[in-house]
Amino acid sequence: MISALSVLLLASTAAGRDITFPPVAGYQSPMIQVSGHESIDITGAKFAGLTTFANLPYVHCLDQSGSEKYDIAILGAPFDTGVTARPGARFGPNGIRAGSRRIQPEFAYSIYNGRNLFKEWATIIDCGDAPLTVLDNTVALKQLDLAHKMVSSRATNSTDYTVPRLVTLGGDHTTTLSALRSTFKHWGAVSVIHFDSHIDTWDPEILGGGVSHYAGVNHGTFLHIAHEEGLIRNTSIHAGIRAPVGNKKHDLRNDRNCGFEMITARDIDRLTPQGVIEKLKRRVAGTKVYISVDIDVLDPAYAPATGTAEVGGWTTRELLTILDGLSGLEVIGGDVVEVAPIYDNAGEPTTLAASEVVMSFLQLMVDQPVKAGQD
Ligand SMILES: [Mn+2]
Repeated sequence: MISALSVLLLASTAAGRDITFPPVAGYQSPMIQVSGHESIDITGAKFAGLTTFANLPYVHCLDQSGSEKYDIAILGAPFDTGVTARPGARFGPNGIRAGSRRIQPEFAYSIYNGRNLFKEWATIIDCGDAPLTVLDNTVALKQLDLAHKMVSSRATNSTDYTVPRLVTLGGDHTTTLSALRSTFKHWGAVSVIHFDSHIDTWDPEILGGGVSHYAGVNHGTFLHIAHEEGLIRNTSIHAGIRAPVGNKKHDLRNDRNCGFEMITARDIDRLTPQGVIEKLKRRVAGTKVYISVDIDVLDPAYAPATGTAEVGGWTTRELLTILDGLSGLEVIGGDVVEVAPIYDNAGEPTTLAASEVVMSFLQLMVDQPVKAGQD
């Protein structure tokens, strides 16, 4: 019985259908010759292979012996244990990369400016993620500090612009502190343009510090700490603010002391996006700039996948118009944070929006190279 079955199976295999498709006119074989060997050409593959940002090459930037040079690097910071509401931003880096899968560097001419940022002067690569423990915030931030240091210590392709610039994929907003520590070493104190619905300058003694000292380092206090550490200039500015503060007098005075002016979410109705651009540019004029985008600056209708959503925010189009309008500023780094893909809807609006924010950062950085050194 068994052997009869085997024979039957063998017979059915042998009789497998042999399908022959007719030849297709103009079909080009994907086979190419690489160093005398046959290879399948993966240039321009969008949905094949492991996911990097915009299908850019992956470089192991955390290995100091590596020889690859780059001018702009993408680095993921999968950390979300500094949040005060919904966690999940540790999955942000991969979510943002997934949102960028349709972007092909060979096929990326902007309909707005007619340029392809990938085909200009800069080598842009994806470093993958910094390995961060999920069990100890203090250790995780030290790990992230180190990763930033390693990534920004590599050589660039330029003799004029010798320090690679980083775009960090968050991660909760605490991760910006590591980025600012890293940029300080190369560029000194910078103006921060901070897109967010919350001010994030809360005094650590008030937000978290009452629990334990290290609990005071979180996604609502990192800008206060950055100010204390001397990393940011008093020419910084928030954009899109609408969340309430706990103590009107103390919180807002403290915010100004940390170096910030404020554009509220509703200011855009009066100023228009162009007016917002002009106000931001005036505030940071003549200084080096770090741009941090908390995706909760967008209305939850456009970006539901975030930890502390606030209604009444900007549209994705408004945010992208404003970011692109900042062209010409000396942008030395940027991040998009608080993307927690688990809360996205089936259309993935949040991760798609976040990936476009990164594209805007890259264009700003390509538009304006920046020399290392303090002002
Ligand atoms: Mn924030």
